[in-house]
Amino acid sequence: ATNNGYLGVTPPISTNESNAREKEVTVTLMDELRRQGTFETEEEAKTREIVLGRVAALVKRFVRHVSLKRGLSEAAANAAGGKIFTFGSYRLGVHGPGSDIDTLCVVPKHVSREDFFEVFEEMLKETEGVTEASGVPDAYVPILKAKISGIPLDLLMARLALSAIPDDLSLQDDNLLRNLDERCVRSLNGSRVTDEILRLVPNVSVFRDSLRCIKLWAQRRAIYSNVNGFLGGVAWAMLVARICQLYPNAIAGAIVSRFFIIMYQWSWPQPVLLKQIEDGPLPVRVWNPKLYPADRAHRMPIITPAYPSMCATHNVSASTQMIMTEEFKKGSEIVDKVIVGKANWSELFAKHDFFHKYRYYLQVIASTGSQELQTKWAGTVESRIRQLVMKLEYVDSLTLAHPFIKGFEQVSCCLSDEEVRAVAQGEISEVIAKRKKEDIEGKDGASTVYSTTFYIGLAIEPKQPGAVGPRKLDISYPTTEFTKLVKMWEKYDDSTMGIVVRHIKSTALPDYVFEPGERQPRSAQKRPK
Ligand code: 3AT
Ligand code: MN
Ligand code: MN
Repeated sequence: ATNNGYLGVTPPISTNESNAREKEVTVTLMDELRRQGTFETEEEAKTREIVLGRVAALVKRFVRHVSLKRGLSEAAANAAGGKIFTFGSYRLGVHGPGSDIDTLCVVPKHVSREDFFEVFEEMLKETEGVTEASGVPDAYVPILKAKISGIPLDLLMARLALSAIPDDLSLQDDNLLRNLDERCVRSLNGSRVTDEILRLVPNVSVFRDSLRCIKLWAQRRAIYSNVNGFLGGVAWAMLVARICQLYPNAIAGAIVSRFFIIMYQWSWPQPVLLKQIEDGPLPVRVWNPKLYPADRAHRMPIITPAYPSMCATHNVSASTQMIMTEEFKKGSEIVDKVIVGKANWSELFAKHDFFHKYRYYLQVIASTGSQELQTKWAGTVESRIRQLVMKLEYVDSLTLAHPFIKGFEQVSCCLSDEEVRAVAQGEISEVIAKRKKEDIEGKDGASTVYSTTFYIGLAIEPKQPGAVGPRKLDISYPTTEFTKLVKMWEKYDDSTMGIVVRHIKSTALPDYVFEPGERQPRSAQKRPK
């Protein structure tokens, strides 16, 4: 605890222990989380430990190898060390089966980033159990993605201004950030934030169980996605951590129930802080709405606790805030019922109804002719969708623009330019949909189109009483501006990349957005009035 005797920026709301009923619902909550498959098997857990042991040993061998290459003595090379730190869901203890292990490799000053992406990557590829290893050294946060014994890993590297990295090194000291490359500072950030969150919660195991519940709920309700303007893993973790601080002796069932009501009633844009924002040794910006207008624009600020503190919810818009607020409310109603025995936890984890909710949807269709290019192009388009959402918010009579959290990918085998154009427009006929690779191989005009379709649900103001004629919804300005914006991407190429925005009625939604049996038969669907 801090010198105030409590963790957090205010005293707790209650220091009471949970009551008998809260203990009961915690037991049923944990049962439900197991039933929902959120835990990995013991075998998988062991594999993860073995994998991490291998990576830790490999990092040391790598540092030693590079040290010798740089002319260090045998003794100095042996002492140079090297250490791994995990972060992300694995470090927080809320990972599921199939989650990756986010791992930071910390090396001494004489080992360079190039060494990591050349020497280390090669050593990794030769390591037992490694089936994939591919680096993206020029990313904003340079990353090496690997798969070891079936476990995916995201490996980052940070080079500290130290001649050796001892086994007991902690990354807590802000002074470690002095004189570092910006990419190293960014790579260190994930780990420093996760560790700080764990230090700032009164009871780590209560925090884990509660966060596991909130993560599953947010995923099921389709509000778990930083890029689309909802919250990502770190932000959800900080919200749950704050509730844990406010009820330091409560157990998971109680934390979850307080979570919904407090988040529903939170007076945004009051920030969620786990500790007071501190200044530090770098010439970098720390979140400060008094100083920076951009920070003042954050609608639901949730601030990371490690220096330099940043807002983890920069992408939230009026629409996504409204959607999340509504979900907090629904969640609190369900939890209230669970507490009094009138509902089961499974209700909290019910699937979202995004594709049943709106009468009109926008389709944003990104297309190219190759899988590799498609991944990049679709990613670029996706990262700009929140800009479209924000522009739509200004359209008269549109009350809400609700982005869905994932795109739907399709591969279409086409036999003519006409078919290619149709697919790029989102018109995938049954004939094309059924066609296989073999059906077009070697044929004239054959080509494969990769497309990713993103959806935005549109809520329209109810018609004013007495108004005559159909309501006109003009979205041409935001959509035109949006296509212009995505085409400004530096790698955009008009001849190989397609972008189309169009609106459709709910009845025209394709089958692939539904699970088998989820959609009512067409004849039974309500006719749009
Ligand atoms: P999973 O269980 O892995 O799905 P997670 O919370 O571990 O959940 P990620 O592995 O995607 O999620 O991310 C872990 C951390 O890595 C979160 C954030 O600090 C960092 N991170 C993720 N994506 C990016 C990104 N595109 N750029 C920079 N940092 C990122
Ligand atoms: Mn992860
Ligand atoms: Mn990851």
